[in-house]
Amino acid sequence: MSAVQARRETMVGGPLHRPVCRSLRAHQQAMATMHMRTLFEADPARFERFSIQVGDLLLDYSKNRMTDETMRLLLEMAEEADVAGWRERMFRGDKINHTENRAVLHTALRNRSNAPVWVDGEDVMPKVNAVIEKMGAFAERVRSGDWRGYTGERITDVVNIGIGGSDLGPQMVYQALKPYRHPRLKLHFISNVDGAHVKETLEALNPETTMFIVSSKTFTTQETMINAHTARDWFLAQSQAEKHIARHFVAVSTNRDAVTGFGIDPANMFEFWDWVGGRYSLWSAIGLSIVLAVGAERFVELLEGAHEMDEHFRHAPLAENMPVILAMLGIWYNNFFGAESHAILPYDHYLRSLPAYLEQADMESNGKSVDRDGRLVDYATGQIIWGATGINGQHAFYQLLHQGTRLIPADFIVSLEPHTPDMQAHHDILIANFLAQTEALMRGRTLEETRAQTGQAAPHKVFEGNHPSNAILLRKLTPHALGMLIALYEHKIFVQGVIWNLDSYDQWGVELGKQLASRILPELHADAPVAGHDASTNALINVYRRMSQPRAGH
Ligand code: G6Q
Repeated sequence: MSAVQARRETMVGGPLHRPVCRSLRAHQQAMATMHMRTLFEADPARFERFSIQVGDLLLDYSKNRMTDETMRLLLEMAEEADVAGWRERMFRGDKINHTENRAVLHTALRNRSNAPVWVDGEDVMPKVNAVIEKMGAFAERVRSGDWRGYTGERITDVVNIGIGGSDLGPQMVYQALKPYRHPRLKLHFISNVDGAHVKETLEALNPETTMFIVSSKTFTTQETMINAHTARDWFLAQSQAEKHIARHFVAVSTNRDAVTGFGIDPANMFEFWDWVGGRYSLWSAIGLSIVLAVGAERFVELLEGAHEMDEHFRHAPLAENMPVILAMLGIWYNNFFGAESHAILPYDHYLRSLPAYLEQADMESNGKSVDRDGRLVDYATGQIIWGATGINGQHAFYQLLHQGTRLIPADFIVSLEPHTPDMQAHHDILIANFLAQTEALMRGRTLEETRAQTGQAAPHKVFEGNHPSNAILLRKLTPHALGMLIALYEHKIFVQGVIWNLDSYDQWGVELGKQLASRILPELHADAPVAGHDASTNALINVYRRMSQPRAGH
């Protein structure tokens, strides 16, 4: 039996082999030739039927290649995959991250109802609330100027040292909530192990007025630890006494011993727990930099927004459930139309880091080829998530969205009320372009229309149209709305993971590279010739040894 056959055999009865999927495949054949123009012409109430509002978030999903029948089948698929059962298991603290034997409870971090959430017989809410309190009290001291540096100066700069989940979330939120920032405190984020990152950041700072947050769940991550030690050396070079570290270094971690070993006062450690996944951790103490920047009250508003989306996701019927709808439309294109990627296009300058954030959230969660039962899957899983701010993208890669050969569904994310009321003319242009793009993607322009509009029947001026998009409208980019938006995507990712029968909360795919790097590191400067790898890797190590030495006169 070939490997491919063996792989197929194992999947009989798997998620993409259920009877509903046969119906979906047959339905897709019919939909493949159906143009959305026709669907809109046939149904003037299409927007009313295919849009949904939750609080200050509106999702218009009417510009998708689907009908009532499509949604009916997709929802049946969600039901058969037991999305509702898995959802409940997640919220109530079951260990659904089974390869790491952990609960998945980022929802408890923003559980503003305070209803108990049990993990191993313990209600986690008291300790969740205690950390939120502690972060707020600490942030208030720094923000008010009560907390002073070792020479008595106020803190003006806060540097978050962390990577991956301990960096991307706080960084994205800090950027998104710029209008709410404290006027004195400036935040910086050091993540890359490339010495240029830490060097450039520190060059512009004064040790007397700088505070470092070493953010690392494990406190063993190589990149974060070397950056933290470099920052510590830089600080000690000027302050000259280890006793001053306590006023300038705090830690966010689950690893108390390692934090103490680094020289950080355990009183200045902000705790979180193994049931918070790195890429889902901005709601935990990993959000300390956010609290410093925007204050405890705004941070709580962020949590409240996420909680509102959690409540909606947990209780709304699947057919009226925003994350479920988004997720199932993604499944429709990924598994039935063969779409490979999904674009995130924020029409809001403050959301410009959202695509990078969602790349991690989605691709690290669902970029997997082995299912929960250890079987190799025979269907496409995690989409390639990518994107950039809308208007800039229009002048760059939208050509391919409009006239390329691939099907790329896109989410357009728009804030209706800007934070810059004095720039209304700018905002109107932004909004007009968002509307025009989604209309153009949907309608396209036929040869006849091209002739009528341009006087030429030029094929290169024709737009096929029929490109799907979702529009997600925020009344305004407030902390609350941002919380809702992020939670919306978290739950979309969860639902897709359930459909694909994946453990969305582990990330074993990052391990191998780490292991090989630790083997290669000492080889870079060893004397013996390197021969233990493949020919390419051996040769590249030797080239590095030869060519990384500065040449005389350069
Ligand atoms: C996220 C991943 C990963 C992680 C970083 C940093 O889900 O696990 O991005 O956040 O590797 O890990 P530490 O916080 O342990 O330093």
